[in-house]
Amino acid sequence: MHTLEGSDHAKGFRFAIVVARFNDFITDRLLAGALEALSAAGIESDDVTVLRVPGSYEIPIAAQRAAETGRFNAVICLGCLIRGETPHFDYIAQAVSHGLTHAAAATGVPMAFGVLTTNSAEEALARVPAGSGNKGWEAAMAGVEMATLLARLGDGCPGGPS
Ligand code: DLZ
Repeated sequence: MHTLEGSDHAKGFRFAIVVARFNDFITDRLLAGALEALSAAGIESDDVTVLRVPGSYEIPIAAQRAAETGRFNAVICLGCLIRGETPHFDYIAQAVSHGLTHAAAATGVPMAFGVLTTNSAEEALARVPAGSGNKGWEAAMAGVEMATLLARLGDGCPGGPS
């Protein structure tokens, strides 16, 4: 039996981060967490490109276009949807999750899902502490793990295609 796993170290890999400006009091903290995680994983700042979009609804198209350039090993997607008085929340949440699933399948580039869906600003704030527990940090590390796992699959290492 062969088991393949990703790594928490990805020096030399390139990442795009797509971050929504809507609710930037949260998404700025998600971005800070993601950048901290990538740095901890050995990734140079020159190997990180940040794409800013207006709101979470716009994340999938920017993420897919970034992936299609072939320049990135993974795309880390950051946004914050806070349930409001209108049905917007459900429409946007579904559109983003389906859009990112489609983008990953269409491009073969992993999309890390760091889009918060919360009932209140307080719930969102609880998910973006400095340090561990920050959901941007967690999304970035999922991107690192997937990027390195897929690279190993392509390397003909034990367990990968020969
Ligand atoms: C319109 C809207 C609403 C009501 N709420 C959010 C939200 O909680 N989080 C978010 O990221 N974006 C929100 N937006 C903006 C949409 O994502 C999108 O940017 C606009 O509808 C323009 O296409």
